[in-house]
Amino acid sequence: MEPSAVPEEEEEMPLTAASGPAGCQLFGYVGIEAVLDQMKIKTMKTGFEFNIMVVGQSGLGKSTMVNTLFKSKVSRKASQPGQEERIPKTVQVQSITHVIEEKGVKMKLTVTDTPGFGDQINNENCWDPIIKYINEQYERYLREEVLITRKRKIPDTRVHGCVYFVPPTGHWLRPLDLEFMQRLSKIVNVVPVIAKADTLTLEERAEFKQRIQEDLKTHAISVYPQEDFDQDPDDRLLNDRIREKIPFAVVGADQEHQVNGKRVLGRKTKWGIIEVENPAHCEFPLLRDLLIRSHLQDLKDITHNVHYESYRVRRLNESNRPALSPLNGLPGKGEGSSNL
Ligand SMILES: Nc1nc2c(ncn2[C@@H]2O[C@H](COP(=O)(O)OP(=O)(O)OP(=O)(O)O)[C@@H](O)[C@H]2O)c(=O)[nH]1
Ligand SMILES: [Mg+2]
Repeated sequence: MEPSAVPEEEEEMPLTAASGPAGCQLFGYVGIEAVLDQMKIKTMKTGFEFNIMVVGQSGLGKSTMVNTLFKSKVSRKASQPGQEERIPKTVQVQSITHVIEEKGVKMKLTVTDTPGFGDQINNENCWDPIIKYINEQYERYLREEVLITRKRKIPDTRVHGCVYFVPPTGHWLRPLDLEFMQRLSKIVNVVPVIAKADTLTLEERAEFKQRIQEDLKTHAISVYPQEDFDQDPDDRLLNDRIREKIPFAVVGADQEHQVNGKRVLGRKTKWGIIEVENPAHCEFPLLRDLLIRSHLQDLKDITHNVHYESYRVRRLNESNRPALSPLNGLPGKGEGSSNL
């Protein structure tokens, strides 16, 4: 019989080998891990942006939480005792940015505070301004990305994490919260928290947390960290532990008090001081660690690869239709505000 014309399958290269010029193979240590140092140096030079948003009903402590975040270990924004001002009701979307530098790594942290909803008799569409804001940031990024001459680094104002404040009712999630989170979770990473957790006992907190988890499951609301995006069994294990604890029961405070000779951020009550940075008192440290420490890059990756990507696809499909303005045209009035 004639020898088969099908070429023999190429042998898989051993893991320790790399192809050199003209197909020769280099065995032994190549040193590719040096790329990690290069990536690190690049990130240190350029720095990075990270954007968080707080959303929820009026009076749940969103603005207080923004201050808590900045005054806590994140940036240790100086606060003068006795100079505290009462936080006014938030009436418009407003962002606060701090550049934080640690061991040569620079992070531009922006927290966007939003007006609370729930004051109106009819709260229908109260999510519109929030969804509009989130989509506007995707649109901004997209417009920069499709330019022929692009900036080397596109300014990133996209919301990487949206902290949703659940009122501490101790019951179930309200239809308004369910609907809001359902809509949000389709376009952004949602991290739900139980607001003003100091108003619940420890048992109430645990029960409420469980009910919220059940509610989210029943209504197929996929909050961060989404199970679908776990990359490997290690990831799954770590994220499962976080999912058990979500929503974090948080307490916010922007005043410092003296406790055992140390200044701590907390709420002073008749019975003592609730220290917001003390894990025995509340889960604010877990929230802060998830956002700013352990899952920061993952939040950015999911925002870029999943949420922004689906916005981009929908928007480009839309702009291919003749009735709509092309993306590279000048932004028209009201453009970028579509509630895609
Ligand atoms: N008990 C308790 N009170 C809190 C907590 N956080 C904030 N507060 C108080 O709740 C009130 C409202 O806080 P804000 O931070 O203004 O609430 P907000 O969600 O920004 O309200 P809007 O701007 O109207 O949406 C203030 O008196 C705060 O001191 C908390 O964790 N526990
Ligand atoms: Mg506010």
